[in-house]
Amino acid sequence: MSYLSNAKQWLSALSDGDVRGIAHEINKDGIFCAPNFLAAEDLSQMQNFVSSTITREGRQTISLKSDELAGSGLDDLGNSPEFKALFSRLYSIGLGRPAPDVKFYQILRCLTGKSVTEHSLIFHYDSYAITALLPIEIPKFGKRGDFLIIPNTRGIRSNYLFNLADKAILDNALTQRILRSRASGGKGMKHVSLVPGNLYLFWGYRSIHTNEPVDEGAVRATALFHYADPHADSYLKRQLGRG
Ligand SMILES: O=C(O)CCC(=O)C(=O)O
Ligand SMILES: [Fe+2]
Repeated sequence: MSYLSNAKQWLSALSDGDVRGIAHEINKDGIFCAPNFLAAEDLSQMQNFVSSTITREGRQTISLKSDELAGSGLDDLGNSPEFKALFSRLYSIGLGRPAPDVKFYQILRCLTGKSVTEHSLIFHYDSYAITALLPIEIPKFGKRGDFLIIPNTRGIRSNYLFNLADKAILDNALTQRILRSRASGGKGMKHVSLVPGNLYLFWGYRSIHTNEPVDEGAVRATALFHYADPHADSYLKRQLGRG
């Protein structure tokens, strides 16, 4: 089977009705999952890339950006027209507005070692409307690093200033403490036990989310594709040097 063919086949077969169904499920449940999105051989190429990255970096937490992903297979996925089309269709069908060009803010997050705690349980909103999460490596034993989400707690803000206010309230020691206490079974918070090779989609801008920690000796690697900054044209954002 050729490279990424499993994923491309599924993507190419999606009708507008299917995409509407995905948007509906994200609205209703907070997250959509496409099981076995990656074929085993594609997933193992990405897993090999993760393990050599971690060996090279001395078993500590590291985030790689798109220009550091050559040879991982994740660069090919991020550049694939079939994959990009899913995001523009989901945006226009799901959010009812014209979709901007698909340029991803793409990250590969590898959590391991002593620094796991400081990179876990940090509840946040993403700056981008749609987030795709592709788990590459999830520990099979001990703490699995579940994904936590309180779905769709806000709309797309019309003004960048309101967005900053939401983020400031969330990025506060007291709020984080309250959310962490809810992580162990609070209402409205969903626990997702991630499965490598599945593709998960959610409204990252609209949903409070984070990951649980894993054990120091374990590895949790997730690829993230962030798409469409609702405040890309904001004057204030540019003035603040964040544009
Ligand atoms: O790794 C994860 O499960 C989530 C990461 C995340 O939310 C982010 O990088 O924005
Ligand atoms: Fe996020």
